[in-house]
Amino acid sequence: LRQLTIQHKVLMGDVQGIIEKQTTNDTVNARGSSSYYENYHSMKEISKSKEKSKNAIWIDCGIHAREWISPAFCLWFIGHAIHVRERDRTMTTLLEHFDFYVMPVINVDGYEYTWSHPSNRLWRKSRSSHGNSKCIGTDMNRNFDAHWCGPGASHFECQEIYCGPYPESEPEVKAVARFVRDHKDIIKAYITMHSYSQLVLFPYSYTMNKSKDHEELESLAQKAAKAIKRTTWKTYRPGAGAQTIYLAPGGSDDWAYDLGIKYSFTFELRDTGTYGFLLPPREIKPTCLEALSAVKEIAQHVLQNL
Ligand code: 0X9
Ligand code: ZN
Repeated sequence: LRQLTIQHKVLMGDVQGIIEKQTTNDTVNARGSSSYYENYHSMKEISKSKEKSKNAIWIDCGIHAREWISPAFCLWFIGHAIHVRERDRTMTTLLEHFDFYVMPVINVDGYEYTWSHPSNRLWRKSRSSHGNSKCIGTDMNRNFDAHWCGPGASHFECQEIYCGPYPESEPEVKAVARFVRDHKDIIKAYITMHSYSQLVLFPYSYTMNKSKDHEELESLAQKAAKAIKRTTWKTYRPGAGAQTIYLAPGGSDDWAYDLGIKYSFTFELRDTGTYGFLLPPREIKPTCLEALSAVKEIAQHVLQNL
C-alpha cells in the first residue's frame, strides 16, 4: 500500500508541473471540503488552438474515491496529450478537431479521505452528511438525474449505493452536470473512468431496455475493447451497463446520454479482481496506455460521424 501511495504521488507530481497550479491545487491536492465553485473551475481544458466553440470530448475520473487508477489515468492523459502529442499523430489529429475537457477527480473529498485515512482506503462515496443521519456520504454515481434512485440505488444513508436526498444534491455532481449541460452542444462524447472489472459500458444502466443507439454503441465499445487488446493484450468486455453488470440508476453516463450526448461510455479499468482497487503501481502505466488507445478509438469514430 505504501509503495502504491508513493507511485501515485510520483505520477501526480509529474503532472503537477505541467498543468496550471490553480487547477492542480483544486483537484489533485484538494483538502477539506470541496465546493461547487472550486469544482466548476478545477476542470482542465486541453486545446490546440484558441478558436471558440470547438467540438469537445469530456473525460472525468474519480467519481468513486477508492478507484485510484481512475484519477491516475486522467492525469496521465493530460501529460500525454501535452508532452507526446507531436509524436502521437492520432493524438495530434484529434487535438486539431477536439478540445478535451478533463476532470481529474470529481469526488475530491472522498479521494483525499482514502489517502489520509489508510483504514478507510476502500471508501467509495462522497463525504457529505445529510439531515441528522449517523452515516456519511452519497454515491455520486447514483446522484445524477437519470431515473434517480430507482431499483439499483438506495434511499438509506448508510448504504454504499445511497442516492442522496435529491438528484444533484452533491455539489461536485451539480458542478459537473452544470458544466456538461452548459456545453452540451459542443460535447460530442462523455467518457467516465472507474475500476475495476475491465469493461467498456454504455447506456443504459437504469433500465434493461436497449437505448436507441444500442447497436452503434455496442460496435464502438467492441472496437474500443479491440484497441485495448492490440495495445496490452488485456481483455475488456463491452456491453450495456444493466445487461452487463447490474441495474444502477442515477449514473453520469446515462444522464449524459439522455441529455443528448450519444457517445457515452463508462470504463471499468484494471484489474479483474486479483488486486481489485489496490492495483499495484507496475500496472498504472499499462492501464493508462490501454485506456488511451480506447479513448482514441472512440474519438476517431466520433470525428468520422460528426
Ligand atoms: O456501480 C457503478 O457506479 C459503476 N461500477 S463501480 O464498480 N465502479 O462502482 C458502474 C457504472 C455503470 N453506469 C451506471 N450505473 N450508470
Ligand atoms: Zn466506480
